[in-house]
Amino acid sequence: MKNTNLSKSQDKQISKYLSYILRHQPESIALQLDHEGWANLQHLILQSKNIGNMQLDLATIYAVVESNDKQRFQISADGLNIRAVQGHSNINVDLNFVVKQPPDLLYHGTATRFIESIMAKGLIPMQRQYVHLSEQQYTAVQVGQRYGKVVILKIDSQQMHAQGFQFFQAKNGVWLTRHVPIAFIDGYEVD
Ligand code: HQG
Repeated sequence: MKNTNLSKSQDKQISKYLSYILRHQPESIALQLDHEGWANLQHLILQSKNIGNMQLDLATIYAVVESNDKQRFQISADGLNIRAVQGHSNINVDLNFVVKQPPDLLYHGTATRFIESIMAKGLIPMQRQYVHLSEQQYTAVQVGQRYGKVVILKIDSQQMHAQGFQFFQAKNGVWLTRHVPIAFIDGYEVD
């Protein structure tokens, strides 16, 4: 085994690269994803260019998949393929999530500058396939921080579910739904 002694920043750099390829732009390295988002690991390795000064190999990929803070990736049972477990923008990918009853309350972290638009249109997936929601408020804070001053939206997922809105849960625990109308945004607070 080589290349498994990754620094935190190298680990993050590879995680970001894999997210980009497996969620958004596989075509940028001419990589084929199947309809459930799986990419062949050998093709991924062969077709990837250097990431910083690192060259992707199997041991590196396994190390990043295992250590990943949000468990963003999944290796197939036969060990041949890899996919991202959520976050896709790629419309050709359908992870076939099973509908699941959500907890009564979910959180969405966003930034103050989006609030006016959110309060007009509700939460929409923007570039991704789904709106992403979390069970823990602190996770929502981390998500919102990526975009600026954080606002935490409380989502009345119990009412949404009662009214027939579908929820899904990715393998890493992230909750997904297609749209949150403003009626179910149950208040917000600036962190
Ligand atoms: C906002 C990361 C204006 C929405 C995170 C968000 C998450 C609106 C942004 C995952 C809007 C979209 C997803 C509306 C929604 N008007 N803005 N009507 N509706 N927005 O990145 O939820 O680290 O696509 O509030 O941790 O921020 O990459 O979604 O601010 O789990 O694994 O539009 O991505 O995970 O941004 O993040 P994103 P998100 P990873």
